[in-house]
Amino acid sequence: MTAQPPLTALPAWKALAEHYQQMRQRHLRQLFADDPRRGERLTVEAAGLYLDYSKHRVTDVTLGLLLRLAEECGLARRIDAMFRGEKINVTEQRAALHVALRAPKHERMLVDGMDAVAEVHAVLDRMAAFCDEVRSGRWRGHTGRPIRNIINIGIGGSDLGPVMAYEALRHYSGRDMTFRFVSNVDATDLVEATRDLDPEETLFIVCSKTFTTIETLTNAHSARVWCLRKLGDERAVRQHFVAVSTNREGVATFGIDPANTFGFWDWVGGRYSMDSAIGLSTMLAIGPEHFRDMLGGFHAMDVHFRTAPFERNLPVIMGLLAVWYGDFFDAQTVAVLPYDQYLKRFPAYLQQLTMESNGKHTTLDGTRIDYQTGPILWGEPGTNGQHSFYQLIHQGTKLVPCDFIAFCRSLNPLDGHHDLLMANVFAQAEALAFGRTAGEVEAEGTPASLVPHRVFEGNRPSSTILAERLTPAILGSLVALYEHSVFTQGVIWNIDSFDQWGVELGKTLAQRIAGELRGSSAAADAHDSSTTALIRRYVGSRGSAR
Ligand code: G6Q
Repeated sequence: MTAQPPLTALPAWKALAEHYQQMRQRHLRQLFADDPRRGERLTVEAAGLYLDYSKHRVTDVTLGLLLRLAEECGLARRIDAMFRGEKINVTEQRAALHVALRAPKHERMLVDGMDAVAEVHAVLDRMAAFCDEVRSGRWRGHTGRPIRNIINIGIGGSDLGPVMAYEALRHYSGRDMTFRFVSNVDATDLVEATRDLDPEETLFIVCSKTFTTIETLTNAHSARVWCLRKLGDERAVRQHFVAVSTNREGVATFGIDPANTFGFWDWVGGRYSMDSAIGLSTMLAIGPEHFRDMLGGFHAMDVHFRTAPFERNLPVIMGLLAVWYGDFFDAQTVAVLPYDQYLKRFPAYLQQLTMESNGKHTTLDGTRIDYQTGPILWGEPGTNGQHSFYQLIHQGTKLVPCDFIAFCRSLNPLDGHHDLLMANVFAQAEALAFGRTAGEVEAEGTPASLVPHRVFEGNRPSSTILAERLTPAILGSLVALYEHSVFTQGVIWNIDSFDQWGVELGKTLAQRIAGELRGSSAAADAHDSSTTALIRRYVGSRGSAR
């Protein structure tokens, strides 16, 4: 599977490099003028999402070459391998079978001879029963009070998905309950999340695949202290703590009832887990039915990704466009700009999904890479970004491809707001693509000295993703779209999109330094002179504050 010629030696890659020399000067104004139907032609629709990719710096030749590249990289074979549960996460020797998390009950997907789908549905049923208990008030705290507050404790993949989904689907959530998310080992996170809550009515979900993550365990222990300080009885842990983990022993050692532990599997990566039991807080917020609708949306996009021809395949097209800009135009970043306040945490969620998956410098067979891999992803909801960083996207010296995400119908229709919001999405994409020439600026009577400042070069590419309304199903489709686009990019770059070795060194050093800080003499001398001086300064300051 890994024996592939170097990417840059592939015929399609070479052809793209040559083709780029023609494309770098071509303007979107010309591409649109050449084909009056471009805006309808370069679109594709699936799983409730309409993608307009006409405002990209591509011609049919470009698209043809990108599709050839996908073929030469064996994308079809790799998609198949993922869906068949092969161990495509080669450095950890694991399958990456998150698609099984949303497969319908009747399907079968085997991992090491076990039917993953049957196991998924057994956990989903247990989650649903638990959520019904809590949501109905039948689940009682230690002193007999119903639960009104849910605090999810987790970090990385065990936090970003849950908090993003909660915010995104808030419209569908029970408003009589409070949801909070604690991730940072900075005590402020936990203290602020709990300060106005009553432990008698609070349930903690400790989300940790490994149940060894230092931030999560530190927060869970402090949460336990906070809870027991008022409830006074160790047995209260049973009613106030549940866990989501693959490490049942670790959970039991913490004192959480195994009956209140929801499992998942090593073939679910942290950043691909929001639709597993890691989504327990989501299900508590929106209820089991809406959660199943969300899974339905994920699945619809999975089916599309697996079966649609590549030239009509949303994740494939988006993935190939990312390669086109990153590797040929040398674009370093991509902006995701959701025009929906409920999606305010979506860019942060995608940041982990894309940057932890594809921020790699080694091919599957261990060769140092000599081309660009995953871009830096960033973004803020519109229209806020327009009054902040859009200046750079419009007139800066860097090329920043953008993804605009918008919905035809608002979930909170107030007179005039939604048309205004949508007018801004359309205007931004139009302005980026077509800009304003010096001639146009002059014709407006602009003083000559200001003309260069008021010119918009345009030719700045963007995708527009439109859906009818932000529903649980649409959120599922949207997340799956990005998951599979990230996978497509990883296949082209020949990297393992499912490991994350780059987070290890910092963890190891932090553990060592934490040990030194606990010791009386803070043995900092073993570090470089900068680290040593910083540690000394901290220890000195901490000492004088005591
Ligand atoms: C995600 C990563 C990482 C992980 C966290 C939390 O893909 O693996 O972000 O989710 O480090 O890990 P635990 O769930 O094991 O606490």
